[in-house]
Amino acid sequence: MRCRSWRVVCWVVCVAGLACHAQAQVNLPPGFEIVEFAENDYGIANVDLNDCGQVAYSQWQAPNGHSEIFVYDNQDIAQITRTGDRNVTTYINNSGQLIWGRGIDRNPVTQLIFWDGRVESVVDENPDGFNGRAINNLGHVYWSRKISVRCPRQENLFMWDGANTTQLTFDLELSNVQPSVNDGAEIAWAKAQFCDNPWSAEVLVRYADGQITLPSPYTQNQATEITNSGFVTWLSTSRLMLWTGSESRLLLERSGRAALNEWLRLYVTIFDFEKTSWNPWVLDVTDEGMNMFMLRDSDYWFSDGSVNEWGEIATSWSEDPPNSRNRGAVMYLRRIRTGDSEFDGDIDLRDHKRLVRAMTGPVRTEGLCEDRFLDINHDGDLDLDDYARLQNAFTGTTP
Ligand SMILES: [Ca+2]
Ligand SMILES: [Ca+2]
Ligand SMILES: [Ca+2]
Ligand SMILES: [Ca+2]
Repeated sequence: MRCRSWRVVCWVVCVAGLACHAQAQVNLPPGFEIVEFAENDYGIANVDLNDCGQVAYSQWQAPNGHSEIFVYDNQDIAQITRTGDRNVTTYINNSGQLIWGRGIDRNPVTQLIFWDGRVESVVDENPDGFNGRAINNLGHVYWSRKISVRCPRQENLFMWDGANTTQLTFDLELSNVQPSVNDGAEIAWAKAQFCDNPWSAEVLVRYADGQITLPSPYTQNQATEITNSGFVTWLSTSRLMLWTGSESRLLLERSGRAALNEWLRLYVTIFDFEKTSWNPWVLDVTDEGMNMFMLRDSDYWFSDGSVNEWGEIATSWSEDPPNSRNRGAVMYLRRIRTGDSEFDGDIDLRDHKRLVRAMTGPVRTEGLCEDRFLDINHDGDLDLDDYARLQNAFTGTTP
């Protein structure tokens, strides 16, 4: 074991919980509802969600064909690319900036694209492609470049700050892959020896003043996600792990890759052995344990997803295993809109003032961001209809 001081807290309720899952009912977290959109015959891939409720995803345009990038914003869908290429694995930040990978025509991905909201630019181009990418709210892009794909493999991390590219890791015979980054430019990633059989990898976190290896009980560590406070989730030989800054916790014995927010809400998929499908789950980690919500119980295959700081979640499903390019859609777990703009449990003068200040009139408005919660009737504007609804629901400040 590479880390000598690792400590694993195994939560019996959750790890034994796999038996409980079979009896679990669909049960949404209170205050949330599900909407679906972009249902189509060829499938959705790689859904990402920002704090403004914008959902970026790629949508296949034909069986085994090309795919294009789309952004959903408060019921409206904008198509970002129309290139006829393979545009995949997109991420969106809170400014609406996007990154994704592009394979020209229908070929494997060789370009890393950044889109600033109006125009796109090619951040990196590599015939051997990439192994993971991330963007933070500063608009800084991080990615792993495949430098040698034969053994000894060499993959290193790079960063682009909008002007210059910097190389971050310099391993000659290791793979630094799947970076995730927060707004403090702290990075979590997997450092792997893919040429060993079996392969092995550890999770590293780089801070401004140094770097640590996260303690882990198993040898295949990957699929990291880091929050602004430095919480990290990852998979350790299919087990779901959480680093809270002082210890590594084992949350689940088996899951898909997780998304994580600052309040320790996770989105994961868990395999249903009876239906042979991946169901979507929300895990709320607390000091005492973990509250688990199953969002859907079906024979659909749910994918990796994304959770924002409002606790909302976006993911996608496919009627069949995702690679077969079958019917699919985006599923969005969103806040129920009551007029409570900041979810402190009341509809009071503060909420009232916020609506008055943010009024758009009866015109559909893009980029409402956090004011979207006051678009109570979901028609894309903040107008007198929303005002009347808020008035009717007014509670005053509760003690
Ligand atoms: Ca309120
Ligand atoms: Ca209040
Ligand atoms: Ca209206
Ligand atoms: Ca409205």
